[in-house]
Amino acid sequence: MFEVREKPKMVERAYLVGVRTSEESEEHANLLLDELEELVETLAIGIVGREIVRIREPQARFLMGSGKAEEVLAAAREIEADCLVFDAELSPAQQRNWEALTKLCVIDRQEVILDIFAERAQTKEAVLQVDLARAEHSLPRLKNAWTHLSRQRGGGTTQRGEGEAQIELDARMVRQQIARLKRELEVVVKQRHVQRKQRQRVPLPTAAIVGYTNAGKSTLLNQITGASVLSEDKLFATLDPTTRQLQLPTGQKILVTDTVGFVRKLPHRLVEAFKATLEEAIVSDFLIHVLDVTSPEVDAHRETTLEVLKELGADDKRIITVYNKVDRLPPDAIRQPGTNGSIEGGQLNGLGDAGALKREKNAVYVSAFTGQGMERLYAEMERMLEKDTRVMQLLVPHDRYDVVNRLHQAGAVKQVDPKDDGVHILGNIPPRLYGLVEPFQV
Ligand SMILES: Nc1nc2c(ncn2[C@@H]2O[C@H](COP(=O)(O)OP(=O)(O)OP(=O)(O)O)[C@@H](O)[C@H]2O)c(=O)[nH]1
Ligand SMILES: [Mg+2]
Repeated sequence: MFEVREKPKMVERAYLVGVRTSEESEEHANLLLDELEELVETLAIGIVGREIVRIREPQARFLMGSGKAEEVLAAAREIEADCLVFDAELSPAQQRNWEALTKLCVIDRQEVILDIFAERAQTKEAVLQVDLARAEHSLPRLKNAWTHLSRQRGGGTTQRGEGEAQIELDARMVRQQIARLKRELEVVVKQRHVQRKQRQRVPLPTAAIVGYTNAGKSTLLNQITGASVLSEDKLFATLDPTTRQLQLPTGQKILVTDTVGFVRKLPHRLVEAFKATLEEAIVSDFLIHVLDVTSPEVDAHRETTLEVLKELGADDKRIITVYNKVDRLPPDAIRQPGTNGSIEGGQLNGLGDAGALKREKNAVYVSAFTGQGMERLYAEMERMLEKDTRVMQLLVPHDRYDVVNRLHQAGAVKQVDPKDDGVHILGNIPPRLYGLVEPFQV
């Protein structure tokens, strides 16, 4: 791909800058910066320092006042940082101003996330989606690249003119690239639709695993379906959805899809670009929302995921909330599990105040690692499916074995009794099969 923003590949010493307004607590800002550290480390960039700047209100030029900006610069110079990474979103102009002030590489969380996605993208679809998001991100920032360029050439009026012309050329190239990527994506999305249609010839119910990055979504899919999806202690290990079949204890079969993780301040463009991939979640019958119970930020993680789901138009889905990694809790954190594995006594102890969790009624507490709590999860999944399914008595004639087979494949048969007049079936019929079985109801 044609790179517009020449992000120096040799960036090695990043200085992280958090910006907080008076409403935000110091602690919250710190936790966000911890997360930014993880994100930056994911890109194998070293971190030499960090600070949180408190502002009264956002300023147009540097986000903070110029006095504060000078202080940040001084601190970054002092430790010989070669890149400033902001946790807050910088407008293209602010980014430009910072670059001009510091003569350093200046990026924000959004760009870090875009870069991680670019590194992780494997399949054609993922690559196209990330390229599209990056191209759109770079378009209003072409001037920054030029600033960079002109600095190398020593600046000057004549070159300035050249620079402007170059930006125009670049902009045209990027716009063409965006158009091409969109066309290519359309083709891939069509293929995906065809694939899904084929899958739905055997109409199984579907569930999608969603949640914050590193919550354990892939580990859970592997645990319940015996899949071998890469699960790693790494942010955004998964970009592409994987679908596997699972047979619940009742015999009901269901397709479960693992999806890309979410993170705070996920670039809006990336969500847009990944809509096709996330469609698996949007069209599923229900969602399994995985949360890392050991994270002090678990509430914020939940909010983030719910927000992104809303952005995707999937916020009306029914959700099973799954608190994962209970094996990492101190033994007394879970007070005497109830018969159904739920947490009794109101709160999880031993996690400090930030980690104390109110007991949630329909939540499931599991370890995707050890398999603890899976029965409860399966029971919840069955309950989800039962809500949709209707028990029906059917009589299918012998020459309609295709119908009987489809019911079997869908795991919708509770009892079957072949007689002279046809096959008598007691079925647990999901909505999508109502039409199929309607003529055979007795
Ligand atoms: N102790 C413990 N670790 C877990 C559990 N589930 C997942 N992990 C670990 O958490 C890390 C992240 O797990 P993944 O399954 O890759 O998480 P994910 O939600 O798929 O993450 P992304 O694909 O990056 O969004 C891995 O190191 C897992 O081994 C669990 O139940 N207990
Ligand atoms: Mg994953």
